[in-house]
Amino acid sequence: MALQATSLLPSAFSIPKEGKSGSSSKDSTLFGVSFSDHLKADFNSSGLRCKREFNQRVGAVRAQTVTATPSVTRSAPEGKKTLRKGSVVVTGASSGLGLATAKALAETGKWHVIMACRDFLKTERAAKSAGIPKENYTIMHLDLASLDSVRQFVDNFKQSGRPLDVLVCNAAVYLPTAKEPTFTAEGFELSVGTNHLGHFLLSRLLLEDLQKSDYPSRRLIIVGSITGNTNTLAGNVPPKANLGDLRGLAGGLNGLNSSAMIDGGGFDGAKAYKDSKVCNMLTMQEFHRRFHEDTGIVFASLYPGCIATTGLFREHIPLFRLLFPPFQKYITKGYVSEDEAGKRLAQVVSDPSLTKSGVYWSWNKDSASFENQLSQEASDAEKARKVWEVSEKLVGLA
Ligand code: LMG
Ligand code: NDP
Ligand code: PMR
Repeated sequence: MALQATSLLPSAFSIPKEGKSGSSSKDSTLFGVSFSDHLKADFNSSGLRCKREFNQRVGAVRAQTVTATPSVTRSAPEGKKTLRKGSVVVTGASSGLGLATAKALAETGKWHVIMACRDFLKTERAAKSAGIPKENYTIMHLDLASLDSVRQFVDNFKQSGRPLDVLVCNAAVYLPTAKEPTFTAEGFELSVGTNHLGHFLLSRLLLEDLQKSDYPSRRLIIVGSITGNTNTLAGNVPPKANLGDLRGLAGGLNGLNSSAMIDGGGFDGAKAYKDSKVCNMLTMQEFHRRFHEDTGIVFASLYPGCIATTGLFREHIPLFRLLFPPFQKYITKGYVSEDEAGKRLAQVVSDPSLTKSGVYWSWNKDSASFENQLSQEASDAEKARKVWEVSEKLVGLA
């Protein structure tokens, strides 16, 4: 039986109920809070709606310029309509969750996966050893720690003539043992710069392509995490995520004339990662508010489970890497294998039933998906708008 998360806690450490809920009727026993007794989040509430930027939807049918890409449907011999292969970009597909997702999607034969990675050779080897069918993937270079590289990737992708049906923002770095901040090419603290700002620019620039796609369900997925949500036990392990008033972000996270941390505080690598995940989850919701109704694109985030064996923990001390997997497997029961997590994310990409936009998906112990609730900060519409506006300036979109 899964250990109740609350039983791990002294009472002074209990988790306040906060935030807006999803509409799940299922509860997780691991997260230390009951999800079903919260009010349903109303993302469509007019009070939350932001000014729309895209009033005109680009025509539903995309003019195909490349012969290699068949149109959305074609007649099968017996006259039944079959869907063309979906085209999905997955960032950070060279290892862990991204690789497992690429594999799960490519194996169905229904998807062509563009593995958007910073290390071409590593990705090629990973794809081969995972047995991903050759005809179902393409590797394209993307270094999210450089905005020039993001722009170059977008140009290359557009030139390839492939449609974009789903974009998965999955890549991340986690630097829990760093004493001093390190920086992206533009001088942003590396974790927020890569995990949030790189993906923010990438998804803004590729939104147009998602809009143009004639695929029936177009989706933008940004991977979130439980550790950014302070309405959970995991999110209360110090240091806790907190974006504060965004003064550090507004100052450019450069550690010179501004702090390297979003909230303006002293550098803490673990907190910077958790803050970046809050930005990821806020960005997804802001996309939803700004673009879902007009474009029909589905925006989603998720917590895939604790995949304790991935490369994410490569910078952690060896003792942590040794104890973390058994701790998650036998104590919290939050552990999930890379394969299983890959199937979960693949579901968010392609499952015809997961078409609700603005949702943060999680899975219960029977591996059934449910709409989870985000913490108060991770569902704060005003903060989402501010993060969006400040980020726009930092990446040169405003
Ligand atoms: C910060 O530390 C770091 O400072 C920062 O650099 C970054 O890494 C960040 O979030 C990442 O963490 C936070 C610190 C304080 O976290 C810890 O988790 C330290 C571990 C404390 C436990 C030490 C026990 C060591 C003995 C191991 C023996 C157990 C074997 C387990 C595996 C067996 C499998 C069969 O965090 C806190 O303040 C914690 C507050 C929460 C209190 C909850 C207490 C419940 C403890 C019950 C579980 C104990 C198992 C520990 C396993 C540790 C693996 C992570
Ligand atoms: P991995 O370290 O295995 O994968 C991270 C991927 O991101 C790698 O492919 C890595 O490339 C890539 N990456 C890192 N920096 C850059 C960059 N500058 N440009 C391009 N790609 C980059 O970790 P996970 O699979 O665990 O993480 C995947 C996602 O899952 C992350 O968003 C993480 O926050 C999330 N997540 C993970 C959980 C877990 O328990 N592991 C739990 C909850 C969420 P390279 O191979 O070249 O290093
Ligand atoms: Mg956590 C139910 C409890 C639960 C879950 C699901 C996670 C997930 N963690 C839980 C509990 C605890 N963790 C407890 C009680 C502790 C104190 C012993 C604890 C500690 C801990 C550390 C030190 N946990 C961690 C770390 C990390 O360095 C990881 C991290 O915070 O990365 C930012 C981590 C994680 N715990 C998780 C998950 C999913 C992580 C990986 C973080 C992520 O990908 O977002």
